[in-house]
Amino acid sequence: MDRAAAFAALEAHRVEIASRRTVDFFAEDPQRFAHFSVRLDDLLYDYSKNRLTRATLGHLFDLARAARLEERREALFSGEKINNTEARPALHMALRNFSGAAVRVDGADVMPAVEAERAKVAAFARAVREGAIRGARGEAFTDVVNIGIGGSDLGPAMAARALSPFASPELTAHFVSNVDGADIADTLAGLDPARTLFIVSSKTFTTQETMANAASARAWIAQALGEAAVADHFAAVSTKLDKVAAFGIRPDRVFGFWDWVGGRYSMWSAIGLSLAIAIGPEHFEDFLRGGHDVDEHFRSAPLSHNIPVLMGLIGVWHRNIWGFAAQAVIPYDQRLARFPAYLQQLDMESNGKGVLRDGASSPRATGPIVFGEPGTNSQHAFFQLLHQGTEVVPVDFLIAAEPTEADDKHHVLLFANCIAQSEAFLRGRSEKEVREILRAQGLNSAQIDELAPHKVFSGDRPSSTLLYRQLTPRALGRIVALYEHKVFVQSVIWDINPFDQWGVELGKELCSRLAPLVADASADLSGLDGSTGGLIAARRALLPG
Ligand code: G6Q
Repeated sequence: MDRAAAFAALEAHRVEIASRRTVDFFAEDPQRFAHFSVRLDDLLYDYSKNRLTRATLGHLFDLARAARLEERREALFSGEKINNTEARPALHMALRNFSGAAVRVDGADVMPAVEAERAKVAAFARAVREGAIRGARGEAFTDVVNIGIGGSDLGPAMAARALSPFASPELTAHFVSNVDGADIADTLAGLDPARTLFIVSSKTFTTQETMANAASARAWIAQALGEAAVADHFAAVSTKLDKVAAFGIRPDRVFGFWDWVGGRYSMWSAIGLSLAIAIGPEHFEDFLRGGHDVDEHFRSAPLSHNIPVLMGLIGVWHRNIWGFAAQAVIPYDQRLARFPAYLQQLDMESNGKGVLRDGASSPRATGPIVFGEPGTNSQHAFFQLLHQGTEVVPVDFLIAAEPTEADDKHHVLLFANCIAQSEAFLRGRSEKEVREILRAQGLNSAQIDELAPHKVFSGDRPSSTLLYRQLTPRALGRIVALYEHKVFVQSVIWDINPFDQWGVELGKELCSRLAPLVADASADLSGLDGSTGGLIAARRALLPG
């Protein structure tokens, strides 16, 4: 069976089950929760609240086989150059490999270099935390500012917030990314230069935003402490060591990684240095081990018990067969507040592609629009649309069984809210139920007729839940790696390359062309389109003088 036939079989199957409701599936199979959930140690993936049956899964596994998912997974892990447009492997799994097995790129084992860099990151993190490495005036560092953007920012920033209970109380990690000068100005406002360490994180060490912020940070240190202090207050993480040297960062403060690590997959590398300093090298290693747990699971579990495979295939079922265009991710975990933003990049930059690996146009929809905010806040904001809007948006709920350094009473309410929402999405509320409720409240029939349609919930809005024991470094590593592999699974089904990002390049290119025209008030705008030239001219008119 080829992909097209597998998709056609799924379409036909949808028609067959379209009149059935997920609540009926629960009624028919009292063991549905057990049958449609998978555990990985103390992590549980419950997908029973999606409108699917065993037959659906059978068709989805046929599709996975038609796309040669298992073969492609092996190609990923064995270091084939699956990032075909950049002729590179995608081996971020090597960064969290603790199996003792070699990982080869072009025949050479990369593990010795990975382990050496990991040890260097740990030693530096430890020295900063213990005050063995100090600023130019001999003071211990109290603040670490990571300067980076996209893949060199979102992962560590998300994780530092998620794991704040594990962080040293003596050190605060800050993240500056936007070229908007307000970002660095607001960050530096409360900081003492003598106690601040900057980490310039950039794979290419050419990214405009990061270079502009690094230059401002450098000037801030030089002005406060003198030019000679710069070397003591900067470290860098990059694959381009020559460019780092030119910036003036001491060679022993430079941490490397490799071109087979994509930016949005790089938080496991030295790009995680700010996180390692914040939470300590032991916790950082636990985070890596969480990622490794999932690599082993993804590589070896049969398709039917493989969490990233199930997550990916259910996403395809929703995206392509039901036509749901978006995916919400709702952590009921305030410390995962930046997780949706992190996931937006991981998913949308990876699978937001319109062409297949061979360059032909994709015959079907690819990556969904990913968005989210923590619960319960999001319940009081956009959940209205999720419950009663005209778009059906599948939801991933994330929640811990127990809180990390938070009040248990709050957590009971948090948990109850989370499952109340997924229950409401599943069951909805029929017109008959609404009418009974309104009658019991004493409304007359005219009032009931008027109100009832507004209070009906269709239900059958799909959701899955990831339940983990506690938001520890290891649990976070597992959650992140689950989503990484889910995105990979979908890319295989859609036959696209998830490891390039040409869409990001065009904006960078055009900005370099426009910046001089914005800077120079007398520059000729005649070659530009009316709106672009018009906006530059309007800005000129609004500026003082
Ligand atoms: C990620 C993307 C992109 C990248 C940033 C920063 O996969 O490639 O988000 O991480 O543009 O790039 P540098 O690390 O090279 O500064």
